[in-house]
Amino acid sequence: MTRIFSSEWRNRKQIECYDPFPVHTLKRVSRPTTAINDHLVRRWDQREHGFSRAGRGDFGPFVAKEQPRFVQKHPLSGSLVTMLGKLAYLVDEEQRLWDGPFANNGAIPPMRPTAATKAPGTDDPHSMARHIKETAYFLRSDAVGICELPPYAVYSHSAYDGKPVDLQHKYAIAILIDQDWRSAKAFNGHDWISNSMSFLSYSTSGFIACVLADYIRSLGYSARAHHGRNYQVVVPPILLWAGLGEMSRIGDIVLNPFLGPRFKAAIVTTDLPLAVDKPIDFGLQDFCDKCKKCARECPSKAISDGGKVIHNGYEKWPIDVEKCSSFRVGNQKGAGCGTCIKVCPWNKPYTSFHRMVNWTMRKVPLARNLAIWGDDLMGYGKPDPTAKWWLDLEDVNGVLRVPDNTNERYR
Ligand code: B12
Ligand code: SF4
Ligand code: SF4
Repeated sequence: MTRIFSSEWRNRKQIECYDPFPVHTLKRVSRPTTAINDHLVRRWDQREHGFSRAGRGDFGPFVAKEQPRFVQKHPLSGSLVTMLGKLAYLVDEEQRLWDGPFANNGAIPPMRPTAATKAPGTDDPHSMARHIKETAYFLRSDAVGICELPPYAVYSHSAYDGKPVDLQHKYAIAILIDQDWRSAKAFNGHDWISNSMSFLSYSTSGFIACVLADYIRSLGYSARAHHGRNYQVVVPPILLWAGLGEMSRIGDIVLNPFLGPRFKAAIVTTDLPLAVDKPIDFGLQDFCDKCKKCARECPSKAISDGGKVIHNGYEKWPIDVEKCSSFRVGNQKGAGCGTCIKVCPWNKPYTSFHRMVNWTMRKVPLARNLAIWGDDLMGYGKPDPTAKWWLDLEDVNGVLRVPDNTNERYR
């Protein structure tokens, strides 16, 4: 859907606007709409995030037991995560070899080092920002933004080897990949396709990030890819500063005005001088304040319907990490969960009608209550079985079988 719109838009605006979405119509602001005390935000230890904690048993033995199979248990998400695993050590020229599941064992040829000489014509930050974005779109990104890398977005310690993270790059390029509108329309949020949607975006954005980082190194500048199997950064604050969205009630995630919450992201950090984007304000803080649909529909009740809190030096809607992690990892009647993505009124296709509603939601505060009410009335957020294309299958001890149960919602 994005691609169709992309060529349509390019033809209409000639090449002057190269982004697939009309990002030039967004209101740009000097700081994100989330209050941030830059001096108080501390770097996070990657070993303390929800999946690390689930794996080491903080959320009980059942969740810990399910952690290694929760993506692999459906054959399609299993294929996607296997491919992403191959990209795990292709993120930089060092091609780190960790112990454990992502170790290379010499099977994959080395990445190219940073070229000793800078390529001609690569020293103007404005033309290079445009070039890098166009390159990312050529590689099939759905949205791209650039910011200076906030120091607090860099993990203090790595979950892979426990070592302190030292990442000195000045810039971050964020690459978004849609989790797929058609699947988002068909699924109920926590049936058997959710992890495949996540890992479609993880593996595609990871591939693009690895290619882009390698390309930037060949131009003579240091660069590193960060993706779903090898991060040194926390992604959402980068998306925020790169003008790709605002923090949402869902809690931990940034919502894009054109893709809604229906995407995953990969990052390239680099020393290549780049002109940066500014944060955006499309009225989401007001919208989420009123809407609360994700909180109502979350199957684990992890999302708050209350007000924002101060967390680690910035303001956000809180989430219950244990409930969400345990539900996604331990889901026995499906594979993962993305119900909050599914039900959000910003999760829409980019048709003329939805473009018009989208414009109204962004520009006319008084129309927001109507949009929220209308979203329920029109039945958005319900699964559409006629669009279902995947097979409900579960790998049990190496044998694929039809699952005993599937989460039923709105059926
Ligand atoms: C672990 C993890 C989870 C865990 C646990 C999160 C946790 N807090 O521990 C759980 C299971 C909850 C989870 C769920 C989901 N996740 Co998740 N998750 C991650 C992961 C791998 C690590 C995040 C982390 O280290 N958190 C630990 C600390 C840092 O958490 P925190 O202090 O509460 O900070 C959170 C936010 O406040 C924000 N943040 C961090 N620092 C700062 C600083 C400032 C100033 C601000 C404003 C915000 C901010 O980012 C953190 C995200 O967890 C990231 C990938 C990444 N490297 O960022 C994806 C990621 C955040 N998840 C993502 C998504 C989409 C989801 C889901 C929607 C699942 C799905 N089906 O796609 C749900 C949504 C849950 C929710 N209600 O928000 C996307 C979000 C993209 C976006 N739109 O912003 C990411 C970036 C993955 C990706 N590569 O795209 N996730
Ligand atoms: S991913 Fe599922 S369990 Fe987690 S917050 Fe979203 S709806 Fe709730
Ligand atoms: S469902 Fe509503 S409250 Fe939740 S993130 Fe989307 S707009 Fe905000």
